[in-house]
Amino acid sequence: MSELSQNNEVKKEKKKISLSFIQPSGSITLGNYLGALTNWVTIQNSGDFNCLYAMADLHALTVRHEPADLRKQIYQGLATLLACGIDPEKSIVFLQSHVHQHAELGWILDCYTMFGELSRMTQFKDKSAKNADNINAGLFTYPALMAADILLYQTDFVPVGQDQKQHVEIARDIANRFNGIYGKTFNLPEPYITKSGARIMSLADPTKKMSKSDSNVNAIITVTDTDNEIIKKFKRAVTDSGSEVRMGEGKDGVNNLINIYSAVTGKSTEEVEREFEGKGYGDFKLACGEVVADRIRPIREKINDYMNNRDYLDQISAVGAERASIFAQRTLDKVYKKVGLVVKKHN
Ligand code: AQP
Repeated sequence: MSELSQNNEVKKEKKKISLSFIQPSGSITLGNYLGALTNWVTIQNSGDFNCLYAMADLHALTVRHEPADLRKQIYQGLATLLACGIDPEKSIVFLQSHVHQHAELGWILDCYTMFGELSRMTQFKDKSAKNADNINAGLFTYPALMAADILLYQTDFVPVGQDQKQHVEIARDIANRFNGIYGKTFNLPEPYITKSGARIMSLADPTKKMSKSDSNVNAIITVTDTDNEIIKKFKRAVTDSGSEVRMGEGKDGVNNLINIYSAVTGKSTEEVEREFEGKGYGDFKLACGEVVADRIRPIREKINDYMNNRDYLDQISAVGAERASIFAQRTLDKVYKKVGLVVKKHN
């Protein structure tokens, strides 16, 4: 990288830093899109932050994947970020595995993370219950790697759904512990929980969140689903024995559909209830399917275009990794010095 572009990176550094990662553990869902990606694009376009967006491909290794499927999901995830509006001219977009400092700081932070605090992580409990035959060390220690992801960039804000708040909190705890021993080394990150579309639930079991790794394809809408698939899945969505399109207790399925319809159309819950007054669940489910299909269609088409141009995706992620590693190396050198390792001379 030229001296001029290094100086530009340093100038841009003055703004607050916002960082978001997404795992390539399956096709990105409507939950990821409404709960995370739309907010990431808004944050990027506000111009108030230096934004970093990455595919957390090292984290995906905690669960066993077919290598060819994983590689495809990584490319598809990258294509999805771009298709949804993440702009590599405005943000740093990269693959976690291409910035080697993540794994290096991850190991160091493993040594400053306690067994007890890792045991309390709800995601570890959930994922080890789901993968009882593969409860590997990576699944247990991944919060230390995630802390490294965040702390390497001296991140100020991590926009996350409510479900991910615990991870930002443990990153803060690890940073605080390290800073307490060696003096201020890491900035303390704040979780940035956004309100709208906060939690999208499974269409098959609306008491569970919609997750890309769900083995039931009818439970999730993905950004690569066709119009027909989307409409069919909404028609099959689990509701209750009632018929009124109204929010209410014990109506998890309808509540979820109202939330989705409201997030996609920008209408308030009350407006949605008024629009469907006197109509049944059948009409409402069809309308949900149609608005979601209209929203997903242009994204799916762009993803297909990017997937047919992997050289471009390779180029974007290589430039992003090079930019990210300038910041990452600066923090890693500082950490090496603090803990007593020898800092490698850089040319
Ligand atoms: N159902 C959801 N509703 C709203 N937001 C969601 N997010 C995930 N599911 C929902 C948000 O998406 C961002 C990226 O998620 P991630 O891939 O890093 O991890 P995750 O939360 O574990 O996502 P999944 O889809 O549930 O993946 P798997 O199945 O692999 O565990 C996060 O900001 C998250 O809050």
